[in-house]
Amino acid sequence: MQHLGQTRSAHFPNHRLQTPDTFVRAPLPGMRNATAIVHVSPAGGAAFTQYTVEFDEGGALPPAADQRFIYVIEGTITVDGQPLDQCDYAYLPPGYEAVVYARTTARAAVVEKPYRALAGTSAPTKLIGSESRAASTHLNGDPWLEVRSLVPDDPAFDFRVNTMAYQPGASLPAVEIHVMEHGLLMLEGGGIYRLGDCWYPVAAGDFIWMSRYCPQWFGALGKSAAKYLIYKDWDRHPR
Ligand code: UGY
Ligand code: MN
Repeated sequence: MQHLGQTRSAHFPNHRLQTPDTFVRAPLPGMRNATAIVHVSPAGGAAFTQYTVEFDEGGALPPAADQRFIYVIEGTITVDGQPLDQCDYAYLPPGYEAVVYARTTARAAVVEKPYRALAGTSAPTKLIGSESRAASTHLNGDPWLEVRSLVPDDPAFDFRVNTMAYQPGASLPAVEIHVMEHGLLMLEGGGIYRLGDCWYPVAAGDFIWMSRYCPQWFGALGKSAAKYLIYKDWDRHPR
């Protein structure tokens, strides 16, 4: 609780840092025994929507009109009756009729986005996965920076969601400026995030939106690894 009007949260045209003290919870239509913290949406300048769902035991999320990616942060949920535990995830194509239930109190990160078809590829189908089994690489060969690709490297998908785990002291090799936008949820640890011309201390629980071309850089601090979940649009012409 902040009593003196202070927060690390910040809001600029090219980025937003949302820290847990500024989260406002409200259920989205059709949710039962669950509530949402909407981090970013087209109403806030992004081409996608990202929110965190907080479920009570037995809570439910209704089907979405758009394609949906769900990553379990805590607890156990089910998709079509199939259990997903912490660090498991699901991709559901647009209009997929699954209801998502919570077996326990749970939290999940959700990304929704209108699907952009690509000539010559068929639209992706439902996918269930687990972060520990996802393809892993080291960014630029840096053994201290591990990237796991939760969405398959297949042009049928018009976005990617990765986890990036930085050992303490590891950093992005350079400031990035690119056409893709990002939704980022800090899952573990912390460090310093450069966004535009600002440098922010960030920690597990924080959310960051980066607009297209927002200068960005991260360095991990502390005595344990920093890890984040990061969305980006991908594999489509940026017309
Ligand atoms: O995939 C990315 O663009 C990633 N390296 N960006 C980031 O971590 N801010
Ligand atoms: Mn990036």
